[in-house]
Amino acid sequence: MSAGFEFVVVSNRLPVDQVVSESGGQSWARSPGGLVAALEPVMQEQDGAWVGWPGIAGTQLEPFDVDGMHLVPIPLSKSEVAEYYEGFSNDTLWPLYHDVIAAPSFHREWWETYRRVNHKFAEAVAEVASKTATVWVHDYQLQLVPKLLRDLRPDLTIGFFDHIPFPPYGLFSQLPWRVQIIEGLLGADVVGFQRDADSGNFAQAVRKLKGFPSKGGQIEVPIEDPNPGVRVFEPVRYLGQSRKVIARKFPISIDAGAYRELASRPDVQARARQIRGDLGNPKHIILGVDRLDYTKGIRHRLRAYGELLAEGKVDPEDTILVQVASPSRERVQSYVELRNEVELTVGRINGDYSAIGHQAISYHHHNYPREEMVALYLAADVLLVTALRDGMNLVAKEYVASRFDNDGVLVLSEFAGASDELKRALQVNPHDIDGLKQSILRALQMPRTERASRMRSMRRHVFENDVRRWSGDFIAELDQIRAERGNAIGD
Ligand code: GDG
Repeated sequence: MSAGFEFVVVSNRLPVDQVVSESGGQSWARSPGGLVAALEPVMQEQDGAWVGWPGIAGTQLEPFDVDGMHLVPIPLSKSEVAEYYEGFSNDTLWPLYHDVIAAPSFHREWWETYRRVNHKFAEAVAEVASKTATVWVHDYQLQLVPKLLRDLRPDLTIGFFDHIPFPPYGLFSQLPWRVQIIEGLLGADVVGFQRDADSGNFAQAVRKLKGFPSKGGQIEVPIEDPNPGVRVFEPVRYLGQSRKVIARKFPISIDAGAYRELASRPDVQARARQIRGDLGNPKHIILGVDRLDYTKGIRHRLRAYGELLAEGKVDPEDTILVQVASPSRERVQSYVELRNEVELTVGRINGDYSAIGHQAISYHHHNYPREEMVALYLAADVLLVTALRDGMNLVAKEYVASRFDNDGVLVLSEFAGASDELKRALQVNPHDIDGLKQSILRALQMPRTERASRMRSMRRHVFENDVRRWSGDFIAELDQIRAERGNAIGD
């Protein structure tokens, strides 16, 4: 073990993208995600390292630094990417953890690769973490890492944050490797979730599969006898001691100040006006921004919108739906099918209701720079978030943070984690198409004073609970556990 780093973040992807210049030179640029914004100050203060896959299959890279962050790349072969990432993570766990909206595929070879890749990550972290370091593991691709790491390095304090929902036991129990996943997560000292419902589902799975009770967000995990000797075929023996695991919600947020700043920039505001003009200065702009994913409820949204047009309740002469569907997981079959279906529906609606010079739906299968996203948020009178299941949904919070003018209406699915916090959004059940249609109409007709009062209260919440607060709370919980352990060991 080297002297190592005191704070190590572990995620499937490193927070950088490879940039190839016109002359063919290659370099790395920080990717703009919220997680980097949240963790960068901690990384710099605490001598931190980030362990993850650099995003290119089959490349072996030495550790390197970008913007003061030390990055440790984990190489993944093409078949590892296909089986661990596209397969087990995105075609088994993702649908299973999102209410089986699409059918999960269970393949033993994928599981084996998932296990192997999780080992690889754990070994790399064990190598770079200093004695009694703090390690923060992220997301469903790495659920085995906490236990593997604890076995390798019992001196570490380990946190895990689950960005996506944790499913109810009736669904989770379908997973042939459910016990291994629960054991993997229980290797952490703190397991964080987006909502109370998620930590409740996790606690129930722990109770059912391991028999460990939980109380007030705390689970007592008995310490196993590490040396079973001749008793290998007998049930596990415990040493009569236990370890505390905190399992509770830490709802993630955004860098709200950065969105307010962007939205206040004159060039971004000019761009918002230009977007409105280019769309033909409609009376109402309705916006949807999502990764093109079946969890986001894009089909339900289109169904509701199509019916409103068909019934003449929305006039395509004065209202437009702008849908940004950013490309996602294009090698997974269910995503290919979703794209076909969404684009067929958009084409049909536009065929039926667009006229020369104005479209019913302006559809964009692109990635935009953040400035453009904020200009769209400023231009939009209504933002539609109709997720069928979503850990949090940052787009909802970004819209709120951008609306410094206290205008705009957020229509928000109750199945997105954000609905626990943004109570003054128009909350909808996206499966209830009639209810969704009514909420869209209500949003379009809402008086200015009501819009302002709702937006003001949501803004207060988002600014008081931004991403710095989120990472600060999580790390404070880890620090406390580390201090308690220090006391216990260092007496
Ligand atoms: C997972 C969970 C949880 C989208 N298109 C463009 C673009 N985006 C940005 C948005 C937002 C992010 O991507 C999407 O975040 P979401 O939270 O909406 O959804 P997931 O990608 O599914 O994220 C989710 C999240 O993790 C965090 O824990 O909230 O529930 O599923 O920031 O703005 N950004 C730019 N161009 C685009 O075209 N620049």
